[in-house]
Amino acid sequence: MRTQVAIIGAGPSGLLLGQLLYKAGIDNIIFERQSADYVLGRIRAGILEEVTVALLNEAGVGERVQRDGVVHHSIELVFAGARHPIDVHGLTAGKVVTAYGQTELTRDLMEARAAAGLTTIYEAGNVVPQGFDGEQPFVTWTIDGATHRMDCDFIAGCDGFHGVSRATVKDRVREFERVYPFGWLGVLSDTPPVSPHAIVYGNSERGFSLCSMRSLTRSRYYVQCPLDDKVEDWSDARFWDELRRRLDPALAEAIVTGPSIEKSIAPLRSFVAEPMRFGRMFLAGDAAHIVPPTGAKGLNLAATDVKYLSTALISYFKDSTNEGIDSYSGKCLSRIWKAERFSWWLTSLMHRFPDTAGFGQRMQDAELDYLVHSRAASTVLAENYVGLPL
Ligand code: RFL
Ligand code: PHB
Repeated sequence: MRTQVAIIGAGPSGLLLGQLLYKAGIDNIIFERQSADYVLGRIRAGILEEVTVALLNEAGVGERVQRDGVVHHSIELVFAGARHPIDVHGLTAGKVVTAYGQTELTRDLMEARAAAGLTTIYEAGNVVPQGFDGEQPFVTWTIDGATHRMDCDFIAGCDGFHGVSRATVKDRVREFERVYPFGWLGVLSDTPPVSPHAIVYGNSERGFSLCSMRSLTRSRYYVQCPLDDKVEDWSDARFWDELRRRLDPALAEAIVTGPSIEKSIAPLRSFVAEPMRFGRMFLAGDAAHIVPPTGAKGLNLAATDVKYLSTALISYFKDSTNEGIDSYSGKCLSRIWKAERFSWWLTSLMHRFPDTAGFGQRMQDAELDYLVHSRAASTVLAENYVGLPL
């Protein structure tokens, strides 16, 4: 069996890459460890940059995000019990972000892939990328105890932070990492979002909070929590009470509560693996980097890696040039480190750290006050939030 590009992982990176390559007439097969339902059951990102929406359009899957996505012109910061809108649109000469869940985006891509008759091998066991240092890479996998082999021209490692692709080259990778001393407890609920047209980021004495949404009838909220907390410790009532206590009185009053339909705790991490190319294998998305979710960069970074990778592979196959694949890693990393810096900074600014007392807390207070009163400082936040240019 043979394909041009073997893609490992059917998350947003792998599915989007497959779709962009297909549009350009390049054959590809995706190997996914989990079932399609399992992939769709993971509740993750919710905010798309304009470059990500443009890429979905380019891939031919932009119809639903255009129709159902909710455009946001601003964000709000809440601290010291007061709300401070940041006019992201005005500060960036007209840029916006769109609220549209990763689950929906993944569903759109899966449906387009099925409609195009492209192959995705779900529940593929023991997927192993091989031979990529030479001219004839291949992937092996098992199904029902039998091992299979797919020959290819290139392998795309789109298999997330715990995937096999980066693990295969772990001796050749330089890793940079920061782990944060808290997690996010997230709740999804079928209630109207308290702030339908601006994501709210809160810093209070009790810790960070975030009011987000998936649609005008489905909200997504988070509170900072200790890493050793268990989801079972958090009844719905305790969650809503804690969220209210971290917001300003008007927002707290306006929150519509209801039963949670999903509740989970995620750790926060910054991570970058360098480089992102190993002969004929490339890493893309969470396989190569993780950002803490403050600032909503994870999914958007994955999309821009895929933009660079698809462009590089298309020019290799169509124009017989290596230039794109040779510059892939450097181009991605330059953008990734800027998003890493922004996510780390916003995380540091908006959370309560166990070891930050006295002086450190005054620094955070002063920076927040400066941020919302200085047009220059607000502009730095806004232009990073909407996403730096490609
Ligand atoms: P994904 O989505 O992790 O998909 C990788 C896919 O590869 C499969 N896989 C394998 N397949 C075959 N063989 C193997 N050995 C394999 N190992 C793994 C996996 O099953 C999976 O289907 O990576 P991708 O495509 O790069 O997409 C990246 C985004 O998912 C990610 O950046 C964001 O979701 C990050 N993220 C968030 N980003 C935001 O912008 N805002 C958020 O609110 C937000 N919340 C989150 C998040 C990531 C989380 N994770 C990873 C724990 C919340 C969580 C819980
Ligand atoms: C989300 O909607 O899940 C979300 C929004 C903004 C963030 C992180 C997560 O910064």
